[in-house]
Amino acid sequence: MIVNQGSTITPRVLLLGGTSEASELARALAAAKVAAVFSYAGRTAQPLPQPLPTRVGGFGGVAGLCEYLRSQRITHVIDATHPFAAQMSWHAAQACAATGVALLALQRPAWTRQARDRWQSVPDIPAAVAALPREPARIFLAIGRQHIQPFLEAGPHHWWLLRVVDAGPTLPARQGVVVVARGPFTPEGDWALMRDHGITHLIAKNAGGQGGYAKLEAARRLGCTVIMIERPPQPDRPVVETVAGVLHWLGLTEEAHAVVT
Ligand code: 3Y8
Ligand code: NAP
Repeated sequence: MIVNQGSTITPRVLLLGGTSEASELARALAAAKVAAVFSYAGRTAQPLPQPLPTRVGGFGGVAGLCEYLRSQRITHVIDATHPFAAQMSWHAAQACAATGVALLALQRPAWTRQARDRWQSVPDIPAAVAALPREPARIFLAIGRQHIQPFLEAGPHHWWLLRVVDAGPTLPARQGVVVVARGPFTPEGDWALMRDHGITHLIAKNAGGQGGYAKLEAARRLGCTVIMIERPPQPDRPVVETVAGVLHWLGLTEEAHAVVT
């Protein structure tokens, strides 16, 4: 139970998902029998099933999200979306401010450059395109399918390794290959993939977390240059980095913490 303004309320949680932390939190909320709905954007054909009632698809902007919060009597929103899902985070902050629903973000810390890492940090996708090497290179583009085109158009003289979650994008054989795979990935697997394709450069988003870090470890081992796209601006709201932090914020018992530790 949660005590709020002198009254006790039973939480009804909207969990904005799409990351490994969101899935970990879903397991903890289900184990603690908290009333919660898991929400996917519907970006992939067959998202991982969740142990909570799940909705898929946009809300219809801020107004649609406000309507959802009211009609579903949501008391707490946990924004566990990916750090690059900035529009969703801004909409959640605006809708919670408008409706008075409590909001907390669950977000892993950004990756930091380690010794021997050859990173070139850029602020956004256009800057990453502008940072492409002049000389022909063999480039691993691992940022999903939404932003592939500007890179291919700017670098027709490069050879591309593309990794996407669902089949769809194609490349002429002389221009590169498309790998269809869903993370989390392993350092050995990404090292073998990048070695076998003679990769010289990697383009990545500073997503943080374990699921996408394997390619950075592989890049370090192979001496690849990394064009690292830093995170977009996020709204000002309370943020925790662990599932235990969310359970504490929800005032859940120690037993619930035990589920995730
Ligand atoms: C639809 C849900 C879980 C969540 C797993 C994490 C780890 C594996 C690594 C690479 C980088 C990338 C991408 C990535 C990773 C986790 C996590 C993560 C990166 C799924 C998922 C959805 C999505 C959407 C997808 C984006 C794309 C980004 C692929 C499910 C599998 C590149 C981000 O083809 C497309 O249109 C892909 C779109 C948004 C990035 C983008 O900006 O385009 N994620 N990924 C979610 C929804 O509909 O709400 O299908 O099961 C989730 C995961 N992807 O529960 O274990 O926690 O980050 N996802 C990046 O980090 O750069 C892959 O290849 O090395
Ligand atoms: P985005 O650009 O921030 O959001 C675009 C629109 O997609 C939102 O305005 C909203 O539509 C809808 N949306 C996004 N996340 C949603 C969710 N969890 N539930 C319901 N609707 C959602 O988002 P994105 O970058 O395309 O990411 C989409 C999803 O993939 C997110 O859940 C994110 O966590 C996951 N993901 C993204 C990345 C990445 O690199 N971007 C990586 C891993 C996972 P309406 O305006 O109609 O409400």
